[in-house]
Amino acid sequence: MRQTWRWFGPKDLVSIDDMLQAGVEGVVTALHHIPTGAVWSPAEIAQRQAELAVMKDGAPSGLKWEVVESLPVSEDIKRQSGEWKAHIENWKTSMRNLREAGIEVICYNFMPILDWTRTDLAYRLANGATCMRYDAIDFAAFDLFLLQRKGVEGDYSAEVTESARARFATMSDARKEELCGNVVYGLPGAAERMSMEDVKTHLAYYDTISADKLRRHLIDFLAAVSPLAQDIGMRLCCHPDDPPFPLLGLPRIMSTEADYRAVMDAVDIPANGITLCTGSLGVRADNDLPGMMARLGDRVHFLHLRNVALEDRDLGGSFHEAAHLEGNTDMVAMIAAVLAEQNRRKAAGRADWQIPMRPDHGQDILDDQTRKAQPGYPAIGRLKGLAELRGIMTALSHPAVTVAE
Ligand code: CS2
Ligand code: MN
Repeated sequence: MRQTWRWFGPKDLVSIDDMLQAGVEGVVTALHHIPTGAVWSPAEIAQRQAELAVMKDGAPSGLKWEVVESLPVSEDIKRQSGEWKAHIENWKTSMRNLREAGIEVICYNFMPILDWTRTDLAYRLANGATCMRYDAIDFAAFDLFLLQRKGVEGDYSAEVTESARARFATMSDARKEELCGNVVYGLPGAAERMSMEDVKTHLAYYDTISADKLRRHLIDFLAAVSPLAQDIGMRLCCHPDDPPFPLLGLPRIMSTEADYRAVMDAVDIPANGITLCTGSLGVRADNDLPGMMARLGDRVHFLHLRNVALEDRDLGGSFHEAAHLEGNTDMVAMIAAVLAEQNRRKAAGRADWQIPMRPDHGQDILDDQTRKAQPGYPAIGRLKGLAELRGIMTALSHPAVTVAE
């Protein structure tokens, strides 16, 4: 596996030096300042490459931009409205420019409106660490009483609705405001900070878009971009829905193995691939992640390794982001499945046998708590996660273990 690390660019509070000291081999980044739908020019791409090539003191970092996360897919493309055809052409142009700059992997997602959704960005754990969390009752309270979404009635069980009502009755104004901010937080450049009215306007666009229709739009998009990707040697990989269930009445189409299978089969070329994010998919207990790696592995072009602890199974699916080796996913079994796939690729002579992975999110520990980096992206919490994952990768690749098999 290639050990990579997400960097948000020069504004990131976690530096190139930090990632080098964490033992990182390659960089995952994006041009967050370019509006969704517009072309990423060769000059802008080259500038980012230059920025990550140097350490604080000007010494060469030796790092390269290896994965793009994300080249955003516009709402117009997802809805097939407005400028969608021009946006697809622009996406292809950006893809060509990125490939000419030596980059081979592009991660994107097809979630309507919002990227990942959480109710807490700094939830305190018993040991004093903080992490991101999704509290299903808080989310229902947001949806029912703060957003007051059209059609919300009937989306929650009587039990969840009553719990949400009780929670809302005791919620301070400050928490209400924080909750709205957290839910629409998204990522820099992914979704601008939206007002409740903006959210409602965006939601209304999806009134007539069922999951099947959205899936057709994804397949149309992939049918348009994947042949070019295949020709030029670019690998595309779709990130799963986070969390992997419908929210705010929006369609969700990349939440399960069957979802991925359908899209892989519909555009059946190697360039059309998967970002297997164990954190996102792991929120569903019925997603068998090592099994998905075994069955869909030849199309997995990028891995996000992190873990989630599922809190209550009956009351709406709350979870928090656990330490990398804790939580719902058996990370040893997962990494063993990845190593097996890499061996298959090596045996088949595939040039892309090394799959890029990154520790996706980390808890805020030690000095992370004062540095306040991008939520989910602290230096030390991710360093700890990467170090733990690296330990497993090293052990499982050791001849003593391989021989023992
Ligand atoms: C990321 C995703 O921070 C995260 O959870 O894994 O937001 C991811 O960057 C996008 O969905 C990919 O398009
Ligand atoms: Mn992820």
